[in-house]
Amino acid sequence: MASHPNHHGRRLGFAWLACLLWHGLLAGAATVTYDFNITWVTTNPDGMADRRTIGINGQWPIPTIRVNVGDRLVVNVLNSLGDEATSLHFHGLFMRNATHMDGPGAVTQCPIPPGERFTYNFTVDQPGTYWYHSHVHGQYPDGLRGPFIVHDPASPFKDMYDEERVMTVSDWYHDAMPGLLKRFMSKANPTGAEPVPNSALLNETQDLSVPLQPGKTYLFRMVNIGAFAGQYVWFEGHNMTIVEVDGVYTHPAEASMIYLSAAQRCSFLITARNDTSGNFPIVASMDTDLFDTLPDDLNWNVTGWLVYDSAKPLPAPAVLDAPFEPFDDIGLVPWDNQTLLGEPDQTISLDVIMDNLNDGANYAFFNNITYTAPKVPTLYTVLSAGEHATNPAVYGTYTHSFVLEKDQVVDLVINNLDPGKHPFHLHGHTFQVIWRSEDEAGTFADSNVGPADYPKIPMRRDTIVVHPNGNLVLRFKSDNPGVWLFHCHIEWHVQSGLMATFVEAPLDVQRTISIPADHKAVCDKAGIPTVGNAAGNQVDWLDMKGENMPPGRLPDGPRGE
Ligand SMILES: *[C@@H]1O[C@H](CO)[C@@H](O)[C@H](O)[C@H]1NC(C)=O
Ligand SMILES: *[C@@H]1O[C@H](CO)[C@@H](O)[C@H](O)[C@H]1NC(C)=O
Ligand SMILES: *[C@@H]1O[C@H](CO)[C@@H](O)[C@H](O)[C@H]1NC(C)=O
Ligand SMILES: *[C@@H]1O[C@H](CO)[C@@H](O)[C@H](O)[C@H]1NC(C)=O
Ligand SMILES: *[C@@H]1O[C@H](CO)[C@@H](O)[C@H](O)[C@H]1NC(C)=O
Ligand SMILES: *[C@@H]1O[C@H](CO)[C@@H](O)[C@H](O)[C@H]1NC(C)=O
Ligand SMILES: *[C@@H]1O[C@H](CO)[C@@H](O)[C@H](O)[C@H]1NC(C)=O
Ligand SMILES: *[C@@H]1O[C@H](CO)[C@@H](O)[C@H](O)[C@H]1NC(C)=O
Ligand SMILES: *[C@@H]1O[C@H](CO)[C@@H](O)[C@H](O)[C@H]1NC(C)=O
Ligand SMILES: [Cu+2]
Repeated sequence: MASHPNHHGRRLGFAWLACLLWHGLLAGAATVTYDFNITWVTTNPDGMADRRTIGINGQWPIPTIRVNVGDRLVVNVLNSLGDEATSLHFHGLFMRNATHMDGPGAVTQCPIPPGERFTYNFTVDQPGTYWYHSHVHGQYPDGLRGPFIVHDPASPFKDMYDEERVMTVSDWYHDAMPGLLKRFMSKANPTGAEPVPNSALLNETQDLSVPLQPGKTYLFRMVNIGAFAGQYVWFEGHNMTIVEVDGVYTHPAEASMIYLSAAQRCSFLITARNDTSGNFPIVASMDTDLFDTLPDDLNWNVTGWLVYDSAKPLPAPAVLDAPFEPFDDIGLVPWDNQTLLGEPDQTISLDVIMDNLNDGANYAFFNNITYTAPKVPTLYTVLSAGEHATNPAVYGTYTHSFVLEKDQVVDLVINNLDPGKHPFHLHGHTFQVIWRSEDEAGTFADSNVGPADYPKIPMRRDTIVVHPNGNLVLRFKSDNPGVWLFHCHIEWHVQSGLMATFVEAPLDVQRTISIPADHKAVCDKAGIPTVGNAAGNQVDWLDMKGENMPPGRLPDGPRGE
């Protein structure tokens, strides 16, 4: 397969990128095609251990996807892993009229079995900094994770910078996810202690140099593509001017340090100094509050450098005292000044709870439900259920499905009854963050706040951290028919069940979506049914006999490990 994306039949090299930008401007939307042969490669990004890693076209880090606003993107996937199924999710993209291209296995598609092909094909109508990653079996930390940039010729900041740099931050494990997950979800780990990463990476390496030219201004597009760790990031001798979070342009805000949870993005301007007298460390520091243990040999920091003169030394970073005080994203104001949406038509309240089930393993719950995948992908139930599609019961108990009507204002109240931080992500939307408590605040009901306390112009993004034993209120409009997951973006917690499903305007989905033959073919290959309720029944739509279920509950007793 071609290792470069194909643009109207032409090979796309670096020189082409500039042309592509102009093409988008002058000639309207283009179709950008990538051929991805997904294979195993061997990598060693921290220099400590060779390991089997998921690459694309023999390459890792995997390619950055780049399109212009308005373009159609076609990604032809061939799963050449041999021993694992896969999928691609395009994090933060709205997938309007294309919920079937969203990527999560058992939700909007069947996992792509080894040897099979699958095409993602959708238009991109939003600017900004995104990423793409596998959305099956806790797989992306094994390497299938990369940036996705949507260039915007009409960006309000386009005259404020000279060049752009894409930079990821991530955590890294020496062991592969299938084995780590088996140990994580076992009775040998009753407290649900998450495996601690072995290293932090900047741009998937520990040896990053970013050449800067004096006086120029750079737009950095930073993405946390990690599995678990939030990271503090700072640039010695330079401040950042934040202009975008999670695809939402913001009024410029100055910061000397930012915090990015797993899956969050931030774009900021950095103006290079006028002299070349030295080079400056870029530091990312994993949030060790998330780790149950701190192994003696763990270096939770990674350093890169802003390089003004490659002949000069790369200095070690200054040691800062934790706890850090990163920029508080709640203070950001969206550039479009979108005001607080009106009073909610529906309020969904989800309590975050960790508890053991009778297999002895530790599970994550929203209220009393730990997510368990259905037999029929939820979208395929929507498409086969006719008028039953508006009844959440057909999606099964353990997909934790909520049916939303079109164009409702929805409040999502998250009460974190757990002492950990959780970065929550909603597919298909950004949300207004209208309330976020500090640590140890109890439930929202205990917080004594109401509409008068909500910001007039709330910050919007697609991933937000709820504080330990704190709470959150997120508000969004259900204006995007589709099947959208809401989940913690710590990959361990995805696997332990911290996930719910929003089935948005299902009858509209039936009118606008038809499943391409290659999507159905991968289900047939894997023996997964594409019609019926969550249990695969289509005679009595409310008969859930045979549905997938989590292990049973323990007899009543004290809760919370
Ligand atoms: C995909 O990659 C595998 C492993 O490198 C290779 O054997 C195979 O020929 C490739 N397939 C295509 C269609 O490029
Ligand atoms: C999505 O489909 C609806 C109904 O066919 C149509 O009105 C709308 O313009 C489409 N939106 C996009 C972004 O394609
Ligand atoms: C992508 O979708 C468009 C619109 O439905 C269609 O015209 C085009 O043929 C599709 N391309 C591929 C490669 O499937
Ligand atoms: C990070 O790596 C990608 C290639 O994987 C490259 O395109 C990008 O420029 C790098 N970023 C920086 C800041 O060097
Ligand atoms: C960064 O901002 C802080 C506070 O806004 C200021 O004190 C500091 O001097 C700035 N640093 C640089 C390098 O501009
Ligand atoms: C660099 O020099 C120019 C012109 O003297 C000045 O306007 C600018 O503020 C300087 N930039 C920095 C980062 O010091
Ligand atoms: C990581 O960096 C922080 C900030 O400088 C420092 O406090 C901490 O000691 C460093 N940790 C290690 C393991 O070096
Ligand atoms: C948002 O409001 C500010 C004033 O607070 C104004 O300067 C700016 O033009 C507004 N932006 C848009 C996109 O309307
Ligand atoms: C969850 O609680 C509700 C309300 O108490 C109850 O109706 C439902 O059966 C419970 N579900 C599970 C899976 O335990
Ligand atoms: Cu979590």
